[in-house]
Amino acid sequence: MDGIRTRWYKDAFIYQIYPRSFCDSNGDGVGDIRGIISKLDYLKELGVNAVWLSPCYKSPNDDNGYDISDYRDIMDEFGTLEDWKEMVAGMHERGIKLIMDLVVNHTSDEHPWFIESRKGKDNPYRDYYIWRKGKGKDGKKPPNNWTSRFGGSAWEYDEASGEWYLHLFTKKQPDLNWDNPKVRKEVQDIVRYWLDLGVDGFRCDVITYISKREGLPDGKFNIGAVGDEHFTHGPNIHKYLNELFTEVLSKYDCMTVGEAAGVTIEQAQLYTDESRGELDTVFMFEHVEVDRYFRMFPKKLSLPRLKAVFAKWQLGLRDKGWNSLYYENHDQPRSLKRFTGDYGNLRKEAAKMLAISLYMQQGTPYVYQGQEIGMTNYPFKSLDEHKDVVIRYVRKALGVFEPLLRKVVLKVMNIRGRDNARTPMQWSAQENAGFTSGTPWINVNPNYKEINVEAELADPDSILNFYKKLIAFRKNNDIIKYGNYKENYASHKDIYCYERWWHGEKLFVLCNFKNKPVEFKATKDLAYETCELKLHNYGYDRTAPEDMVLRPYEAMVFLIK
Ligand code: TEU
Ligand code: CA
Repeated sequence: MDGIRTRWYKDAFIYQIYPRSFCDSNGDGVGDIRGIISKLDYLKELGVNAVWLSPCYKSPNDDNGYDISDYRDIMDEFGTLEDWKEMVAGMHERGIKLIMDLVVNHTSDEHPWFIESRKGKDNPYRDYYIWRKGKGKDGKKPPNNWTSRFGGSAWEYDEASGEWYLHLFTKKQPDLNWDNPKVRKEVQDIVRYWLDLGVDGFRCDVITYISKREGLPDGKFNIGAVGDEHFTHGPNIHKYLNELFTEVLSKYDCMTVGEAAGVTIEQAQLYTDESRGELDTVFMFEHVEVDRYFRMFPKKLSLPRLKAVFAKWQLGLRDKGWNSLYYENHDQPRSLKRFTGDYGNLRKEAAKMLAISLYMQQGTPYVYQGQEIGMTNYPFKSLDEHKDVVIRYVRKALGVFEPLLRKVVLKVMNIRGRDNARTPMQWSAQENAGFTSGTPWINVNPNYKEINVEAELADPDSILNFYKKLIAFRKNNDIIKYGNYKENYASHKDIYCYERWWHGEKLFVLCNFKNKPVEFKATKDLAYETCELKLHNYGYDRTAPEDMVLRPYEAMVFLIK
């Protein structure tokens, strides 16, 4: 490789901001860039050294910014490019890098390219998107059976030209045609534009979908995801990523993380192998799918299955590739309850345990806004309270059956719904959790009086202060960064116990995932001279990983030499 690129992301702790719900500076009920600027000191004190910012580009907001109409400017509701520049400068002053969301599988249907493309078959932009003739005598049937990830056909008919365009998400998110070299050149220019403005990296939205199989063949039966095998890790994906890397990314000291639902270890190695020059890291999804049937319907969490996924990835990317560690993001429900079951009055203990269980692993850690104060799912009482565009698609799919199924759909969406993570950040016990002085675009979780930043800053024992300690502990910790991984008691239903070791030092991590006392038997082969308790969610009163009865959600980390 060219040697310019450093691997700074291996020492990063990344905080994800969903700008719409983070902090509103002007009282219009929508979070914005000046709101982020006002919280930069908060981020610095938390100790994170990078931010992944969900899309803040111009957008009609069909999918909250994941539908971009101008890649080079800021969404009106969020502020201006000048505000953005001030934000980046403020981040860099505080030693915080900025990773922008790169959404280039699709644009908005209001992007000038699509507006042109739609004008007719001869338009020079026609081939920027994926247009096809329909099936059937009159061409009124979609070109193939692929489904949108949000439900329904992935094709939309255009009366004027009598052709269909492909959209793997909403019909306002037409897929770009990456087989067109002009499209790839446009993407390179966009990426270069932001890197030149000082951006430090990109989270690449659904990047594994960009290359579609020639001929767009019908997909096999697959609940909720027909066509997957023809566009996930498609035929030219590695070529296109390598081209973007060679032409642009390799020339900057930046990092990339590709969103890669369904990725296997073998594919992840290909994407992230440094000698190939594609992506730096990927987000795998396996651990957030262990409690789902068909990646969709809620299923009881099995701890052994979750641990098996962690072990597989920790070992699988050990020497080749690099893991991304996350429990939450803007598409996932909150991790509390999901991974801990009913925590009763032990929210703090449960949240700290989850942090220990994940962040002692090897990889780049991500924390999603609100996770650091233990925010919880929202108690939605009706489908109308869900703002997510996904709900619109779900309701459409239900059609006349909606009244019949409403209760069960609400139940599923309350467990799974993306809006669980999108309620406003809870800053204080003031009205609207201190998020806005106006009317928030989405309801604030009613528990904000109890769960908020201000209260947690004041409580030395809070989840927030625990995160600070954990983040500081991870920093420059070579055992966490380089150490080997070994799991103990893999089939244990309640306990997650793993070791990391490096150059004669070891971290011993012990977590009780259940809201009940659980007996722990010391591992036999553990020899040591000194043993220090480094992190603990109950009073720091343990001396060694010996036989003991773990308290509900008790978790600890020992440094053993
Ligand atoms: O998500 C891609 C994706 O696969 C999601 O559909 C995910 O499976 C789903 O949200 C889980 O419920 C990315 C973005 O993160 C998401 O916010 C966007 O809606 C989507 O791409 C389209 O850009
Ligand atoms: Ca605002």
